[in-house]
Parts: sequence; C-alpha cells; structure tokens
Amino acid sequence: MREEANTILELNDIQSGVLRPRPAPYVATYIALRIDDRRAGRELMSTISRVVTSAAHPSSPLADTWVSVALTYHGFKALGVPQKSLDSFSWEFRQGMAARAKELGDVGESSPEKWEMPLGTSEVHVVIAAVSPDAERFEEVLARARKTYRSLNGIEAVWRQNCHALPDEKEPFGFRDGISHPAIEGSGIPGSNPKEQPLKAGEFVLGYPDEFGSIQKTDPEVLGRNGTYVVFRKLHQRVADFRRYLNANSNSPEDEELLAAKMMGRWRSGAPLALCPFHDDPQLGADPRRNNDFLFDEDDSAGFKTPGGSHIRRTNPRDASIAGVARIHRMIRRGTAYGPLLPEGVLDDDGADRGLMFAFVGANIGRQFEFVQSQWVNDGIFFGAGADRDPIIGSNGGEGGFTQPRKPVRRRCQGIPQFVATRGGEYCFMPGLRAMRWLAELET
Ligand code: N7H
Repeated sequence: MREEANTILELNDIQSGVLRPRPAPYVATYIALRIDDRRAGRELMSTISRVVTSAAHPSSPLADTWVSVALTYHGFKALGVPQKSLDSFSWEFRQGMAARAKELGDVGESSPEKWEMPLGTSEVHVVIAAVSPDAERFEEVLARARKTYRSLNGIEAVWRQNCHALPDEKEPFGFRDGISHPAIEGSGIPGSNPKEQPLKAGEFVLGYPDEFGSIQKTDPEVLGRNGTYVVFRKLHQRVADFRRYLNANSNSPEDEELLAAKMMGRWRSGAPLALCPFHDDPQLGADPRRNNDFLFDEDDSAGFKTPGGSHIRRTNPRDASIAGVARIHRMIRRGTAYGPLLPEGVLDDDGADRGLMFAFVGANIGRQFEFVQSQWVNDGIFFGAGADRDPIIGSNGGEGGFTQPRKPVRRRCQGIPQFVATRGGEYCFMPGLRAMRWLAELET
C-alpha cells in the first residue's frame, strides 16, 4: 500500500460512475443529446449537476438510480467553452473516435460511415448514462429526465441505447463479465486482484500524480480536476458465428468449452484458467474474493494454462513478459450488454442486434484505450505472436489465427472470422461536479 495515505481523492467531486462498480442486476440506458442553444445547454449542466451522485455516496438520491454525464469535444464547444480551454484537453479527445478509426481497427463494416447516426459526428454533444436496479424505478427516473430536457428548448435527444446486466453478469457470448477491476490509490474502493499493487490515482482521474509522477491539468484547472475521459463503443456481437466457429473447431462439447475458455482466458462461469486450467469451477467463477487472484509469470510464463493470445491476457498481461509495461495501460471498464440473448444451442443468426456497450474510463485515451486496442487487441507482436489478433474481439476478417501452447505440440486455430463489429462510439470527458457547475455558469 505504498503512499496510499499520500493521495486523498476528492471523492465528493468525482462522478460516482468513475470509481464505483455497479451492482448487478440492473437496467441501463445511454442517451445522446445535441445542444442547439448554448443557454439551454448550460441550464442542462446545472440541472444534471444536482442529480449526479458523487463517488463519496454509496447510495443515490434518485430512487437508487445512478446518472452519469459526459461531454464530447463538440459538446464543450456547443456550451461555449473558450478555445484555450478546449486546447488544454488531450489530442485524441479533440480528434474524436471517428477520426481515429484506422488506428482502432474500425475499418470495413466497422468504419464510421456505417455507424448508427449520429454517432461519430459533430451532432453528439452530451452522453447521459442512467443505471437502475429494475425497470420500474428506471422508468420513473427517465420520465423525470425526459420532462427536464424537453422543457429546455434547444436540447434534442439524438440517440438512445437500452442495456442490461443479468444477475450473473453474462454477456451475449455467454461469459461472465465485470470481474477484473484495478485498485486505485486513495479511492478506498478495493480492486479485484489482491496481487495487483494499486495504481496511482492520476491514471484514472485528472489533477493527481500518475504512474510517471505527472499531473494532468486543464485551463482553467477546475474544468478538468476530478474529471476523466470516457470512451463509449457500441459493439455488435455475432453470437451465432462465434458458436459455429467453436463447434467446427472442436471434437466434443467439452472440447468446445475448452476452446472458448482458451480464447477468453476464463471459463464462461468466470473461473480463470490460471486457477483451474482443466475444468470449469462455477463456484470459483462467482467468488469475487478468488476469481481474479492470480498473475501469469510465476507458473505460466509460456501460456500453457492461459494462452498469451487469449482476450484477458492480451488486454491485461499482468506480470507476463511482454514488450513494455502492463501497468501503464490499465483501464476501468463499465461494459453493459444490450439486445436479446440468442437462445442456448441456436447456431443460426436470427438477425437481432445484440452486443456490448463497452465503456472505458481512464485519464489517458491514447496510452490506455487506444494502445490496448491497437497494439494488444489488433496485433500480436508485443508477446511474440506476429500479426495474430484477439480471437474474440480482434478485427479478424476470416484470417485470424490463435495459438494454444500445448505439449507435445501446440494447437493452432485458423480462419477466425470477425465476431465483433463496431456500430459507433464517442470519446467523451466526464467532468467533476464542480466543473459541471463551472460549465453551467459560463457567460459569453
Ligand atoms: Fe473485454 N466478453 O464479455 O466476452 N472482456 N470484452 N474488452 N476486457 C473481459 O475480467 C468482452 C473489450 C478488457 O484484467 C472479460 O471482467 C467483449 C475491449 C480488459 O484480466 C470478458 C467485448 C477492450 C479486461 C470480456 C470486449 C477490452 C477484459 C473477462 C466486446 C479494450 C480485463 C471478465 C464485445 C480495448 C482483463 C473480466 C483482466 C475482460 C468480454 C471488449 C478490455 C468476458 C464481449 C474493446 C482490460
């Protein structure tokens, strides 16, 4: 707990969605708004700042419903934030996600021209996320929210996505999600891996020292302090294709489950291969005290248990030998499933839209999200696997390869199609509560 006492995070100024994992089950919605009138936009900031809960409060004043708000670069512009302040935000944020499509692997059917409108355009200004334990309480809060923005002439709702988390946090491919979270110095909120040294607060929140000792500040400081960057991506999952690939590349139902686990690094129950390499252990998968308590290097440096190319080992290599240092590319994830589940055993696509609203939270879009997406998900050089991409979420296009180290000979999968397609997304900034009031009080 090195220097834990030195960083005191101003939890009462940080939006709750940044630091606090959400309890499952829940229903959620993402709403994108366009600000046509600057004054209405500022009034909206003032209203929302009163309902957004801070990370200091374990309960919410809004019938257990949690609201988070984030703005795009175009949103800050629409509110009239001065250019010198806009210029003090990170370069990637100012560019926006659509401009970074090639680096992110958003090409072909995932390219911005094919995204759901108006995602990726200058029309998306504010993104509001609301999370509630059940549909009833949720509708009550939404009705109030709708009344507020409809009463503000000059605010238009331009996009919406409903999401949900099941009690076991299973996502459309059938894996338990929401297990691994980093620990953050000074937050008082524990991480999920007791073997991971807590990360410096500046990795996730602006205004505090990061792993390099640097402190990110905006102009004026109040605008960025206690805020963070958020990346939203609507990721469509081709569940039938995934099932058919597993089926065609295994020789029994048990082998199929093993292949799925090798690609993920965890069994569908969430149990990690690192702790149970030969068979699933649902009790371990559901146990938050044990299901993330592992590293890779000491007893699995070659990846016999958890292949280097599996989704979880790529996106967080922990202590494994790789080119670079894993610690400086960590992220908080707030993924939420959307769409109906494909019934068990169905191998044909039913045409339904289902997938994950992926949300990244971190202080550095370039060094954290973009690096992981481009170097670790869509390339394999960092651990010596050439051009192999993530077998589950990589932009594979039918040519993907995946190696399972095994004795006496490795097992190699080829011809992996693309199981995940991007339907849109935005780079946003989630301001602190004081910053929201600063935005509300802008004049000119
Ligand atoms: Fe991934 N999935 O539900 O199948 N992810 N992910 N992810 N992911 C993880 O550990 C999934 C995506 C990370 O610390 C689990 O909580 C799906 C992107 C990171 O051990 C599962 C999609 C990026 C981790 C999934 C998707 C990441 C992680 C295991 C897209 C970053 C933690 C459960 C549709 C660019 C690794 C858990 C660690 C874990 C799924 C996308 C990153 C089940 C379906 C785009 C850092």
